[in-house]
Amino acid sequence: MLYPIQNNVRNRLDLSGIWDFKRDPEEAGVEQGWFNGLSDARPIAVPGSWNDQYEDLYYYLGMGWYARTTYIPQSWKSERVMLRVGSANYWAAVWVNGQKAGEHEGGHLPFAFDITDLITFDGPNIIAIQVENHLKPTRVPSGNLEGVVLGGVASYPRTSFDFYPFAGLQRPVLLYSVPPVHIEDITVVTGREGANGIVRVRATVAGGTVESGHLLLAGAGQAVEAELTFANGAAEAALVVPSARLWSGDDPYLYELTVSAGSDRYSLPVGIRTVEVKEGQILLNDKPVQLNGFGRHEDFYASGKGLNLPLLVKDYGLMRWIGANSYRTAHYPYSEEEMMLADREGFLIIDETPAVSLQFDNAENMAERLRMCLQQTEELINRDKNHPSVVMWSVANEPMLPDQMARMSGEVQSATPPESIDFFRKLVDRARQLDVTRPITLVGIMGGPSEWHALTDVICINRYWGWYVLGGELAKALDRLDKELDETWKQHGKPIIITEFGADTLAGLHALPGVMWSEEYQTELIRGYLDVAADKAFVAGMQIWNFADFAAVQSAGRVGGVNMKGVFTRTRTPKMAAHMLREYWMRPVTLSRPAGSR
Ligand code: BDP
Repeated sequence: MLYPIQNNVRNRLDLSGIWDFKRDPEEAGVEQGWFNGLSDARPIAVPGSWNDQYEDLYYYLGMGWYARTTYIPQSWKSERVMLRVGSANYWAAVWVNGQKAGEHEGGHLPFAFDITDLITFDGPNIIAIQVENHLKPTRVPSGNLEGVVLGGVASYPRTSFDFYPFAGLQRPVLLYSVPPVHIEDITVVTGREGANGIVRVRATVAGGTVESGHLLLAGAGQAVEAELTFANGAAEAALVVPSARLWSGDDPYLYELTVSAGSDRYSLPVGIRTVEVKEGQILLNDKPVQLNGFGRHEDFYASGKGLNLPLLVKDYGLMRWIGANSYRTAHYPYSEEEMMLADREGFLIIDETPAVSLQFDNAENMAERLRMCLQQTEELINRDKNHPSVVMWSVANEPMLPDQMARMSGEVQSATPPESIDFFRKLVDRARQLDVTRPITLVGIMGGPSEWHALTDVICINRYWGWYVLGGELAKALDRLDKELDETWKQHGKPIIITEFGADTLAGLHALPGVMWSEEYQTELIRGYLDVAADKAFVAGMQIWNFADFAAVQSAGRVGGVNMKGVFTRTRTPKMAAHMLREYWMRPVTLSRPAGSR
């Protein structure tokens, strides 16, 4: 799915701004014709979650209506006009001038409708968007599950996952125009032959037929071209780039590819690089690389999970300051604006679907979740396949079996239900079908079945020795970690990334000796994990949970409804651990310093 761009043939109109908003708890809006505009509405910012913009909306997760009017430029008259929503949590329906353009299910991923036949060029157009975010057992991620208690303590709202279920139009709403016969999709796959870069391009067109097209790849002082010949709406060609300047974390060089077909033209940045898993290592351009950094969240005061560009730039600056080269988009796809920045800034990303805390309760619910997981995996790969920064797909985070609590403490190891293995085989297979160029992973919880990991290319594990298990007993915790890492390597022979480890920490709380929740304890725990992993060549990355404190649901374990495992506070002030990490990751290269870290 191409990101809408402005050039000399395509147009884009950003509808970000203040919209009208109204709650619809009775879900009577359609019957009452709210698609024609909202009476007694209040102003609300788009993009932005609705929850933290008004006190009475914080816990509201039901139906909400957004509306605004817009003119559409006369100059778009001979074009197809599309309306695109960057993300709406969780379900949305779009109405244009009182008529339904379409609906979409699932948060964090974009969707677009052709609204050419619904618009007028002679006056204002009414755009109304319904969004609804009920927590339901069959959704991905799920909520209000019978018998499931997050972390073993009562929580509200009743999510099955540990972050606030922010709702609304969280990313920009765009209008854009394309020529009637237009480029529908572009897939770029890069490779290398000796010093040359190989850029394979596949383009598809929609709305009619074109016979030929053209590719131009410009950058590093050269331009390479190729002709495209279309058959059945698709064309492919390979460009050879002599002595290519490769994309990497240290030199995130981007070429510009322009695809022309008929009267349409689309340009996108291309990073030439290869990713591979070989002999227990992750190789970027044939060199072993370590993915060091964080699990993060899209989260901030007032904007919730809404796109917040200044925060994005600031967070990237802080990640560079601390010496991180990588992060995981825990636990859902992040904004497209963020992915583009990662390409430019050279961060290595594990790109995750919204399949967080999947439960294996009953066949009916699982079938419904599998349908959503497959849809979200497809939508994510379609959206992000051309980003050089994406080095791996994660199809799930911490799926849980019913006896998870007992498994976590090592008391019980029941047999792994075959249907759960089948579930992940289907997901991993689908991801592999859609992208043969990137490794696939699944992020496992403590005590999670090893059969699930056996399906993937890289073992990603979250570990809370020293926090949820052996809390306060750091020496024992590190010993367990040490042994477990060796056993896991022996069992699977695949590179291992610890994708989560950390400790909740109240900024400003100090103690000697370090106790849980103090800055000293967090610092010692993180440092201890890094030291244990440093001697193990098969550890391909260490990602701390979390980059910054973030909004969670209310529970006895979340002070003020905030998960405090950040090494920065929610307002981005560094805790003690941040300074330790900066020293660790930025220190001059020594033998024990993980290769590839900055
Ligand atoms: C892990 C989850 C993550 C939580 C974290 C925690 O993957 O979403 O926020 O634990 O408890 O289990 O802090």
